[in-house]
Amino acid sequence: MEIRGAGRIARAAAEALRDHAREFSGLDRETFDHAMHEAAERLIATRPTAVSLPNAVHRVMAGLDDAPDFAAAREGIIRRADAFIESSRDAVARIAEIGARHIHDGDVILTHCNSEAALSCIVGAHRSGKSVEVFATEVRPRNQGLVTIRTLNDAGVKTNFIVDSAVRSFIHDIDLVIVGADAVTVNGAVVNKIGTSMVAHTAKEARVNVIVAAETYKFAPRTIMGELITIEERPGSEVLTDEIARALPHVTVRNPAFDVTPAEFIDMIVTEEGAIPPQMAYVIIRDYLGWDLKEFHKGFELNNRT
Ligand code: RI2
Repeated sequence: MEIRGAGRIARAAAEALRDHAREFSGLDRETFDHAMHEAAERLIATRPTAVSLPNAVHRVMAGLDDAPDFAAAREGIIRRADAFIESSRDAVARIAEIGARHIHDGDVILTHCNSEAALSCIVGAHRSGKSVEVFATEVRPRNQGLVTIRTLNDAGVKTNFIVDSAVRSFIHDIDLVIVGADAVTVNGAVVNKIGTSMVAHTAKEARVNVIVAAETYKFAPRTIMGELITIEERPGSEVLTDEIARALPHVTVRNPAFDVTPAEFIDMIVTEEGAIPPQMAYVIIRDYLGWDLKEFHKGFELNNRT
């Protein structure tokens, strides 16, 4: 939880692999490969939901096995990690440009949680001279809304801060909802911070458009094969203090960190490759994340043979 946001998590993972490769003190190839694979697995296991994390790790690790020698193996990891970090930053900048075009002068925008990609669209529109006003939710239990309102305040965007349960009370003041994504499935469902599906449902009922800002590496290739996104459930102590919980022995706190918003509640997903209807998620997976599918097919064939 020290690193917030699925994009930042992905870049941090790429940086960690790069630094691990740089600082590796051994000289033989086998130990290096083993150390890198171990680090990759460990990184992937830190957060189960944000698919940007395994996507980034795979992108950095791809080609390691084909490197002719130790020096090339190390150099390849460093090069691919730097390339991923740069392309991730470029992706957010491009999303800001594309997303800002869908924001009109005078729009009142609701955002939930703290998404670099979503905020980049809003701040991009503001910087281009459009008048925008934002409603930002608090985001219980970890209050990521505080990070959001600081960013908006620093950018000079007029912002209203509301508790999560006030969304429906204000929905008729809202022109557009913009949120980020931790994962996008092949059928266009968006996994994002808990409460996003309630926000989107409320928006749909009120006929307010919902835009999701998501880099292509947030799309989950393995959902094509029916793999489900794991929803991280975090400790109850984030919701109730241990002292209060101890006094309530019949009460169990449930604390899922994310939820799933179905495609029918989403009007558009803005990626760095362009804006798409959620139903076109498959095309993004096919065209930009094909490597993982090939890898998955390999595993599938092997499993079938045994
Ligand atoms: P960016 C965050 O979750 C929020 O759910 C946010 O909407 C999403 O990641 C995408 O954020 P967490 O990973 O990548 O911080 O757009 O738990 O910053």
